[in-house]
This record gives sequence, structure tokens and C-alpha cells, in this order.
Amino acid sequence: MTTPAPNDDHDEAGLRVGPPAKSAAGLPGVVHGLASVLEQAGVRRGVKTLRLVNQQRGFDCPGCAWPEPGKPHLVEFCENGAKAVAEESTVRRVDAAFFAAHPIAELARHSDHWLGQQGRLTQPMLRDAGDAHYRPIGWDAAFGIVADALTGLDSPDDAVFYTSGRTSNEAAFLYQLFARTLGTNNLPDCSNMCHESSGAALSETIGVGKGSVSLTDITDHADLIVIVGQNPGTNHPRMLTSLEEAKRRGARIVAINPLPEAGLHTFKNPQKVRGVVGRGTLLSDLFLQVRLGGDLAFFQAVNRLLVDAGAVDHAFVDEYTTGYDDAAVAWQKLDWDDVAAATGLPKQGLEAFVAEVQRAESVIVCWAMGLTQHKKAVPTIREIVNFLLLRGNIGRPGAGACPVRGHSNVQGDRTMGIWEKPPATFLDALETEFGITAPRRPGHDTVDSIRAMRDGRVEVFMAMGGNFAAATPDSELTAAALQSVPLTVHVSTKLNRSHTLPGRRSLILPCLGRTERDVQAGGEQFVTVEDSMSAVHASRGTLKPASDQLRSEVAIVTGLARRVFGDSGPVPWVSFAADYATVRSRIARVIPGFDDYEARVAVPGGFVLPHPPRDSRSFPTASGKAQFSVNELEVLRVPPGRLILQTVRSHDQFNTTIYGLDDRYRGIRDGRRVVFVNPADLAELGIADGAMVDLVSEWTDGDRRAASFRVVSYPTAPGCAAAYFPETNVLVPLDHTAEVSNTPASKSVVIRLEPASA
Ligand SMILES: Nc1nc2c(c(=O)[nH]1)N[C@H]1C(S)=C(S)[C@@H](COP(=O)(O)OP(=O)(O)OC[C@H]3O[C@@H](n4cnc5c(=O)[nH]c(N)nc54)[C@H](O)[C@@H]3O)O[C@H]1N2
Ligand SMILES: Nc1nc2c(c(=O)[nH]1)N[C@H]1C(S)=C(S)[C@@H](COP(=O)(O)OP(=O)(O)OC[C@H]3O[C@@H](n4cnc5c(=O)[nH]c(N)nc54)[C@H](O)[C@@H]3O)O[C@H]1N2
Ligand SMILES: [Mo]
Repeated sequence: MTTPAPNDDHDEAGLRVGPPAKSAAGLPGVVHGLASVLEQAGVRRGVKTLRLVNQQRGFDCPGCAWPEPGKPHLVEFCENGAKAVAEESTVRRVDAAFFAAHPIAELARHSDHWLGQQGRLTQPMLRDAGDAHYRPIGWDAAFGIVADALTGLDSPDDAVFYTSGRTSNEAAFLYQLFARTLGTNNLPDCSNMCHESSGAALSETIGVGKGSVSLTDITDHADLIVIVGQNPGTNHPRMLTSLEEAKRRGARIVAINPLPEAGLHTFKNPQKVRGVVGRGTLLSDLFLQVRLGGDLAFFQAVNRLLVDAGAVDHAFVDEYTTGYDDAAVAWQKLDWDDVAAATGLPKQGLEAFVAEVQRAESVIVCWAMGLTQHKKAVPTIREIVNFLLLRGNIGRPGAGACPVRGHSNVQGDRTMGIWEKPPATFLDALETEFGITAPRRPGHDTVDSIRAMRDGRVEVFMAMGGNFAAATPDSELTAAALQSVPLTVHVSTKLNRSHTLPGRRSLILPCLGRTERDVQAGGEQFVTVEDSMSAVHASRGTLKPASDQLRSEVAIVTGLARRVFGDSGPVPWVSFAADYATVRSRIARVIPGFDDYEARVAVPGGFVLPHPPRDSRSFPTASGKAQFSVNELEVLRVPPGRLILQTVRSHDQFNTTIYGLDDRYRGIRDGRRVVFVNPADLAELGIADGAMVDLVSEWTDGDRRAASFRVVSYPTAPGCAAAYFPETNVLVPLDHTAEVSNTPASKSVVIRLEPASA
């Protein structure tokens, strides 16, 4: 399998490589962020928009899920939040004339960057079987096509309903209710590729699949904050402000990462004069350059050293946990050569970390995709829970587990029931509330959905946001799978790769974005979202919608539901569409923790959902206690001449949305097809810095190739290469997934470098 450099835009022609940056944000951050908003949105609209990001009467930033402080700063956004807002509030438009001018085959040859730069979608579009172009269609006719396809299915399980994490609580709740009223749990979501491993490991061990810390635990209380497998300078820039606060009151920070990411070292706070012009705050006290996938061995070794040092909080362990003895026996069997091979770290590095831990009364571990997208992701996160439990670092101020979520409402969507494996209690509650019969068979997650499409078992694929074709692994297989589906439906704000790979018939349904005013029959509406720390709050768009034909996600789901189920069924779709408060009142009756939803979300800052381990050290697991686990170590060894590749984000993208072609912190300008390799590996492979290579991944069913990458000599951990996704998703085999969570293991793909074929 091979893919050409996939575009007609000659994006890579100006590629330049310089030294990586030593600090994050500061004045360049402010300038870059503002420039992109003002260029796309115009000055007045741009300034108005930015003033309302993450304010209590404004909208939730469509960037990441980092929480807002109780009293937001006057400008509570970051460079990358500004870019996310600019993408949505752009004045450019993709309308019927655009689609008439550009056949789908031509659109498919453009880069993701070019597609995203064309602007906002303005009206529903249909591509009928065999058509070369999308053409306009009315909303009623579009709903009719989807409704006919759904009501004609042999089984409701022949339909798949994907969700991306920007969807509001209200829209998500209705969307899953729609799928379950139809009779399927086929509700895959971006979380399957994201923090599924965290949810799986945390539910098993502490009984709740969400993080156990609040923002003030970080800013005001933690003695030690461990940041492992996360690049906050790029992906959660506002987290750096919180870390800076922690640092100024004396907290210590340890970063564990194969890459020396700029934001993990020094931060120049752009919201303070000191940060804009000065030298910034040194964030990390200790940087441990672990090998890819080495974290399981690392935390096992740390746990063993803590036990050996007599540093266990036995009072906590005895009262609140179970399984300690078995884990302690397993740690004693640890092979130190395996630990060295897996982590690539000298024993002094481990000991320095253990010393930090022993000095700290309270420890928080933060993580993101560097842990979740590996074969051993779930065991690794369980082992981090072991680490926290050993010293009672759960359920007290300044301590706990902090999976840092990605999409701004990905956590809320799961709370609302967007899940292919819903708990029986949730389905029971839906049945009681709505008088429907909820399906009990587990549905397809993202990877299983692709398998089902490939095998001809999907008749309708609908996506509430996101960019399924580009975000998922094994791009060529997935593209063919999507194109074989009889009907695909994309509810989207912007043009993207998935629209260029239509099913036999395909609809694009354009929707309102977070920043836009949402007026329904019952008046102006707001929606609600949940951040990474379980705080639920309102989000209110204020801009004039990009087109008068856009509909809200709620209006789209209810409009479709009325066509499928009519207006006489048990679910009041009409009133839901008119007034979102009626949706919230039902959520409050179905989902625990949402009592008095309407009143509590009206309070500035909203409210925090219950989390028993955090709130009262009660653990809703099978045993009623927090669970120590025994996790089998598997050292990732690669054949000679091969590297392990991780696929990461550049500083100029939001997942599959490519804002620009620079990755400032890593020294890359005007290009994305680069592969970062350690200089010692290059010497051993006999490949020069700057050489052009193909990346070839090796799997049981053969090779996969991504053509034409420039080699960049870079201080990544030895043996551990890095390149950007989505370009490298073609290399990730569909079956290469994490145990238990089935998340694509896109941070550990075995590759070889070959001289470029093109
Ligand atoms: N601007 C911007 N913000 C975003 C996003 C975006 O694309 N752009 N995406 C959003 C989403 S959906 C998400 S999920 C988050 C993602 O946030 P991150 O997880 O920070 O994103 P990645 O770029 O995947 O970076 C993974 C980090 O983990 C490290 N890493 C990889 N493998 C390992 C390993 O085996 N061990 C250790 N210790 N480290 C490892 C990598 O070197 C890198 O620093 O960001 C969210 N925020
Ligand atoms: N190789 C590799 N692959 C990965 C990852 C990786 O690290 N490496 N990361 C994975 C992760 S963590 C994630 S979360 C997934 C992301 O997967 P997705 O969530 O599917 O992808 P996005 O790129 O975030 O989706 C962008 C599209 O969403 C649409 N959109 C934006 N805002 C809205 C809105 O308000 N409403 C609607 N309806 N549509 C909207 C726009 O049309 C835009 O083109 O990718 C995963 N894929
Ligand atoms: Mo994500």
C-alpha cells in the first residue's frame, strides 16, 4: 500500500528547518494567535469574538477541554484557542457555487490545510450515486433521504452514528436518544481514539472513568505535578498558566516524555508583562526522556522503589484499597534489565524521581495521548493508579489522577451517553423516562465501525462533527470502507477530508458553531459543556451565523427524528427543538449529578459533577475499594534497522484541521512532511539530516508507506521517531490497537526509512 504526498498545493515547497524553541508562548504566541483571528474574521468581528471566549456570559472555547478558573482573566484564551475561534468565525464561505466549481475528485487532491482554508459550509449538499459534484438540496429533502434509508434497514445495527467532541451536552443527549430509539448502540466517538484507555483503566481501578482533581488542586495545593505523555505548550496552553501559578507557590514539576517539548521547560505567560518581555518561568525541575511505550516499566520500577524505601501509606492502603499484596509480589519480580531496555533511563533517573515523590505530601499525575495510544495503554494507566494509591494520593487536596482531555466537550458527550458500551443503569433510566426499549447489545466503537464498513455491514454512516476519514487509522483501508457505504451523512461546520470520500450517496449538513447565535422557536438558546475536571457550564454563541441556512446540531437531530418517528411517539422532539431547557430537564432526570440543572448552570461558572473517589474516598468498584492491579510488562523491542514512530500534533493544527504549516516550537516552517529522528539513529542507519525518505510501517499483513518525508535530526529519545498526523495515519494498521480500550496504537508504529520513491 502506498500513498503519494496527497496534494496539488505544493505545500512542502518552502519547508525550512531551524533549531527547536527553548520556551513556550510569550509575545510570539500573542501575535500568532491574534494575526490568525484578525486575518480570517476581520478586525471588529475578531476582537468582539475573542473578548467572549471562556467568559461567564460568552462561549466555551472550541479548542481544548482545560477548565476555566473561577474568575476568568479578561482574556481567558491562548494562541491556539484564538486559532480555533478564527477557524470558525472566518468570513470565507464554501457555498453552492464553490461545489459547482470544484468536482469531488479535485477536492480529494487538495491538502487538509487547503480544504480547511476554504471557509464555512453554508447550505445542505447532496452527492448522488455517480455524481462528480455535490449539489444543493433543501433540509426537508435531505432529512427525507436519511429517514428513508434508516427506516428501510433490516436491522438498526446496520447504521453507525459517530460523534466528535465539540457536540454540546444537549445535542449529544438527543443524538444518542435518537440512535437508541432506533434500536442501536452503534455510537462510536473520537474518545475511542483518545482517552478511552484512561476511562477503561480508571473505571476498573477507582470506579469512575474521569480525572479526580480540580483546577485548584493544581494551582493551590499539589506539591508535585507529574506531566507524562502530554505536550501542554501546544495542546493545552492555558494549562501552562496554571502550572506557573503552582510553580510560584513552590510546587515541583516533573516531565516524562521522549521529546523535550518547549512548553515543558520554560513558559512566558502572555497575559503578564513579565511573560511578554521577560525570561519566563522555568517549569520542569526534572525531565526524564523516556522511550516510547516505556511508562509502564517506569511506574512499575518507581512503585517497587517506593515499597523498598518503606514509603507506602499503609493506613490508606489498608482502609481504602484491595489487591496490594499481589501487586507487591509482582513488583519484587521486576527485571531491572527490562526496565532499562523499556525506559531507556538510567537508574539514577528513577531514583531522582522517587526522591521527588517522597518529598511531596501530595502528587498529581497529568497525562494525555502519549499514554493512551499504545498497546499497553490501559495497563500503564492502571500502574499510575497503583502509584497514586501507594501514598494515598487520591481523594485529598492537591492529589490525584488528571487525564487531560482533548476536545472541549468530549467528556460531556460520554456523560450524555455517547458510548457504544453504555452501562445498564443508563439504559434503564432512558427506558423509564421515555418509554422506549433501549438496545442491550454493545455497539461498534470506532475501529469496529471501520471493520464493519469494510465488510459491507454498514448501510448508513452518520457523523455529528469530526473528520472520520482523516482522524482514523489505516487511511487507505478506511477511505475505501467509507466509500463503499450506501449513505454517508456529515454534520459539519467546515469542509474536510471526509467530504471528499463520500459514500455512494452522501450528504453534508452544515451546522452552527459554538461562537454563533442560536435562535429557535422558544427564543435564543444556550448549550452546556463539561470540562476535563467535570465542571459543567453554559456556552452562548454571540456572532451572526455564517449563513441563514445553518441549523443547530439540536435542530438537525430533532428534525431527522421527527421524519423517522413522527410527532406522536413517546419522545417530544418538537418541544426539544424549540427550547433546550426542556432537554436539560430530561437530562436531569436520567443522568445522576444533574439535579436542578437549569438553576445550577445559570450560576456563573456552573457546577461540578460528583466524583466519589475525589469527594469522599469512596470507590464504586465491584469490591467497593480502590483496586491495585498486577500488570504484565512487555518491552517494546524492534528488529534491527527499525524505529518506533509516534504520530503527534504540530503547533499549527487542531487534530485534522491544519491552521498553518509551521511547528514553531520544534523549529519547522512551511511544511509538515518531516520525520524527527535522533542523530545517533541517523548515524547508525547511514541517513543524513535533510534526506528525503519514505516511511514504511511493517505489520503482519504487509507494509504501508507514507511517501516523501524530510529527515530532521532531532533530540528525541533514541530509537523513537516522530511525525505529524493525519499524514501518517496511513501507516497505522487498523488492528494495531490498545488492549481493552481498542484505541489505535498510533504512538508506537514500527517503521523503517527507505530512500524516497517519488
Ligand atoms: N492546539 C491544539 N490543541 C489541542 C489539539 C490539537 O490538535 N491542537 N488536540 C486536542 C485533543 S483531541 C487532544 S486528545 C489533546 C492531545 O494532547 P497531547 O496528548 O499533548 O497531543 P500529542 O500531540 O498527541 O502529544 C503527545 C505527547 O506525548 C508524548 N509521548 C508520546 N508517546 C509517549 C510515551 O510513550 N511516553 C511518554 N511519556 N510520552 C509520550 C509526545 O512526545 C507528545 O509530547 O490536545 C487537545 N488540544
Ligand atoms: N495518528 C493519529 N491519529 C489520531 C490522533 C493521534 O494522536 N494520532 N489523535 C486522535 C484523537 S485524540 C482524536 S480526539 C481524533 C479527532 O477526531 P475528530 O474529532 O473526528 O476530528 P477533528 O479534526 O477534531 O474534526 C474536525 C472537523 O469537525 C468539524 N467541526 C468543527 N466544529 C464543529 C461543530 O461545532 N459541530 C460540528 N458538527 N462539526 C464541527 C469540522 O467540519 C472539522 O473539519 O483524532 C484521533 N486521530
Ligand atoms: Mo483527542
